[in-house]
Amino acid sequence: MKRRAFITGITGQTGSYLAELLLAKDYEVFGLIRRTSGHGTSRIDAFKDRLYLIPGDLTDQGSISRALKICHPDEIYNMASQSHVAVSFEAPLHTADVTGLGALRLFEMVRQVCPKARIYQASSSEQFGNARVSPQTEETPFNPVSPYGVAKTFAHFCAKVYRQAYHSFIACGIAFNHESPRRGEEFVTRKITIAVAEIKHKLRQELELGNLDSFRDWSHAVDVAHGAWLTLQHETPEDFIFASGVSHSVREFCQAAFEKAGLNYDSYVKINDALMRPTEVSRLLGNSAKAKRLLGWIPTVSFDALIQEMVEHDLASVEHSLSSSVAG
Ligand code: G4F
Repeated sequence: MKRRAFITGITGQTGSYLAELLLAKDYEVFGLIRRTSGHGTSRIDAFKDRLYLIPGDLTDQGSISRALKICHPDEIYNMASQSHVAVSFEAPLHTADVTGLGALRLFEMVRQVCPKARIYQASSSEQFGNARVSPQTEETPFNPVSPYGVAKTFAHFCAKVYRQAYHSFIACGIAFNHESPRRGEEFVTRKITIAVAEIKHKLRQELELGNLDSFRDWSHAVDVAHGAWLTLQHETPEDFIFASGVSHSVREFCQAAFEKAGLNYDSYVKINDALMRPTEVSRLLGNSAKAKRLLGWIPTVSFDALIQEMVEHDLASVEHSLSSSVAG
């Protein structure tokens, strides 16, 4: 019998890569899908006819329970959240509801409906906040500085409590920033690569950004999706860090992305103070030694190759829309 996976956040960046990976491994893949799912289904359109999509929402306990009863999953991947850190300052209660309580609702419904199912909880390096230890490991204390970081930390600790109290199989992957051409346009890397493509084609003259001097540990979302699957194949539910092990500033990302298109970022980037956050995580760097040792996980895409792929994708998509508008 085919294994069954249930993914929340299946229309998102990492959820969509995970769905493809699981289809390739011959799983039956179910996804919880909001009627108003932010980016529509564009990321899964190419293989949507092979998925079972069930309407529902992490804020609606009944819909979670209904979905679990329909699909009887062996593995559950909780990839859904209000994941934008800056938005979490504007909508802290909504963020807590979806990202924090939403995870708890899922854990509790799984306990009641299908207690043997294994759960992957997408935890975040944002939980470390301004960590006093570098690089961060699974043992580094959390010190979140955003409503999003607090909500993810709540979910992470709920996972631990359910493991201890009910022997639920809930494993947490603490993923550092992960990007790709499927990254939402509101996150800094994609905002930059889209701007590079539009500036290159003279569709705009500048790019407004906030803090260029924060450091992030960036890897490819495909690698993080693979890490999520490996996490649930491990015999015991544990926490694992997924990170590249290299940290770069937003400025370095910008510089490299503009250079890929033969441009100098300094001539186009303007700082807009309104894009600065009330509190900022200034430096993140992850140590994935445990995931490498126990899961055999290795990040496969370098910082440079990631930027190259994103810039090439966005240049091609601008060129495509320019040529279709000329043809039309
Ligand atoms: O791309 P970002 O919005 O990602 P951030 O805040 O690090 O969060 C992402 O990674 C987390 C993992 O640690 C995830 F949990 C979370 O869901 C999300 O995927 O911002 C990266 C950095 C920040 O320091 C931000 O202040 O870029 C800086 N930045 C500068 N200008 C900007 C901008 N960020 C955005 N989104 N937009 C700007 O214009």
